[in-house]
Amino acid sequence: MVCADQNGGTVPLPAVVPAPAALTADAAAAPFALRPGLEVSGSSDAPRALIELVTARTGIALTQGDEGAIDFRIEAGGAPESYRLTADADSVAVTAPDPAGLFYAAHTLAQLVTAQGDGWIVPAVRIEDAPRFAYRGVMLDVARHFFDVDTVRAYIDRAASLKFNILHLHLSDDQGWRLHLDSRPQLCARASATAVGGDEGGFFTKADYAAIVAHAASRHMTVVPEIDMPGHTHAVGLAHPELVEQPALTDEMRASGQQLPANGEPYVGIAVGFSSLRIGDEATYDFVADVFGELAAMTPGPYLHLGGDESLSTSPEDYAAFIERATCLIADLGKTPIAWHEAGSARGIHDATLGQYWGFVTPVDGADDRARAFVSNGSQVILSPADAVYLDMKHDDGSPLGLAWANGPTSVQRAYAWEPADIIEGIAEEDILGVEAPLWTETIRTLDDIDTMAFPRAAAAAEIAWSPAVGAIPQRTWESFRERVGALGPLWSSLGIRYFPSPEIPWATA
Ligand code: TNX
Repeated sequence: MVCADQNGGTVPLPAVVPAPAALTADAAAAPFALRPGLEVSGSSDAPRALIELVTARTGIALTQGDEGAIDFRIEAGGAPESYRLTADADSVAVTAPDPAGLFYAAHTLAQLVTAQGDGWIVPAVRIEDAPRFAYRGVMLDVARHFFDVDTVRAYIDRAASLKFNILHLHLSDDQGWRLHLDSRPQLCARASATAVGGDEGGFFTKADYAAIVAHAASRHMTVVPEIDMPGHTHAVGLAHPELVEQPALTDEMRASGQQLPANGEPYVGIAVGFSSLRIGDEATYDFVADVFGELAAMTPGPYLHLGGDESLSTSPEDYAAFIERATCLIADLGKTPIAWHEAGSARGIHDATLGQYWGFVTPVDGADDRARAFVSNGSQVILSPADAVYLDMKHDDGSPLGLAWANGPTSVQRAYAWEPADIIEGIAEEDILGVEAPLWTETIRTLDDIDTMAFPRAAAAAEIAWSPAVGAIPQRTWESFRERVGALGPLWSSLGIRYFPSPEIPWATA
């Protein structure tokens, strides 16, 4: 994008995604030149993060020192995760109130690095940046297809580079249970071997999970584990047949040609809604207590997600009774429950429960009523409007990967063009904890698949979650966004990100 300079001409504005809260660039001022051996100082993880990014992008090896020309300093004051960055010919100075702010500044700086002549520079800029929303999430479904720890680590790195701070892991579904629990060892022993299409399954050991949590923390991300209940529980029945109902189809499911899955056999299809825990049986609540009790002990973050979506074969009364008990149990463990928006129909739901809205940008079928219930309880919502931020929707009609049920295909422009405070009447800025972009994996098998579906649309979700609202800063337009995202192509390529080369974006080549 271009902007008027002081002399009335136009100069390129540095391309940062998500757009910072305030950015001024003096195109006439000399930039900061990068050269091998230049020192980067500061005590947090930001110097190391910057050094690695600059090496990947330019091949220039910066070094860590005490009094660097590039300096990261903690300085009290300012919002959590915020930072200030000033670059001129002599130095790059970053201050932030916390290590997360310094880390985000390092990623902003890596995006600012530009080739100039034979060398590389950081343009003269002043940035004051802070997030709009506290919760900025990506979700990875490791149940429909399983992804190993290295793949999850890679996705964490990618998400953190866009200033996402939450990794929601969808750890169980009809097709498999993906986390070993000592209290219920049969779950992984009997229900993790396969995946959609009969593909190979897998599961995380407790050590694997700890490694994911630790890697996320090193990138300033919090893990939100989800165990989906009371539906999406066919796999539970492979290990504990006494806890689940017989698979059941609603009339609508039967009319759409859905087949009845066989109880006790692995499910490898992609239909939903046929499974349910036994709601009236106390053994079910012993199970829920074991699962969430162990999960709470393994999870340093404040949230446990209990699913609650698409429990189509559970009666509304049973569903409400289950949600009430499960959310209270999680709250008693000292954690904040999160549930998909359907759980808003349960009157007795624990008041602190956060609702995750996965309806459309224009709500249909009462999804907005369900979401409003969380706010009426005094809690908040997380917005994941499916026709905008579901990263598993096809990019276009020719996409070999992805689904299309949410008004898909979903273009990058559609992923960008929505405003959180305008989705649900009665849900305003302060009722919204944040934004999350889920990646369901019915059709996704590899890290390359993940990259192709997530990039560049995850960048649109990141900008909606982090940047000021449309109208508040000049960069918050689709025209500006597509230019800025296009400028990131070479950086993403240097980091091994196989983004979808959407024709909507003017991709830079060098
Ligand atoms: C709906 S959204 C689901 C998932 C599917 C996804 C596919 C939600 C809470 N449930 O079970 O994987 O659609 O796009």
